[in-house]
Amino acid sequence: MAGEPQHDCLFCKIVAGEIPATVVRKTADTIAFRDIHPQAPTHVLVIPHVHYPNAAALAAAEPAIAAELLTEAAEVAREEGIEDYRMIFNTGAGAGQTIFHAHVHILGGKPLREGMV
Ligand code: DGP
Repeated sequence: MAGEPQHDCLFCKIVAGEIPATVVRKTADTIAFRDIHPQAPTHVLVIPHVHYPNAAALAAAEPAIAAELLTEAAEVAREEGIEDYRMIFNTGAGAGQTIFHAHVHILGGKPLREGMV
């Protein structure tokens, strides 16, 4: 069923506590943890507990939780003490998505170069 945990999904396993992660924030619907391969001094992922393959699918099915990814991302940035940061939603393998469970990257803590790619 849509939104149900997937047994082969790494992020579902982090939600379930089956794989350890450095969790920085948690709500009833979301969890924020440090990326295992940080690309900046602050590199945190915010994911929903429910499983959808990307943020667009999450927004279509659960718009309130999709919005919460953004408010949680802002809270992470505030707690990390970063004013300027980048949020990235990779969508599709061709865009670099490797984990097909909706997530937003929050990157900051250093000057980020201009441009999108
Ligand atoms: P994406 O390329 O947008 O699908 O980003 C997936 C991110 O997930 C990538 O930056 C690395 C991170 N990642 C992969 N495996 C793990 C893991 O086991 N733990 C943590 N904390 N992050 C992971």
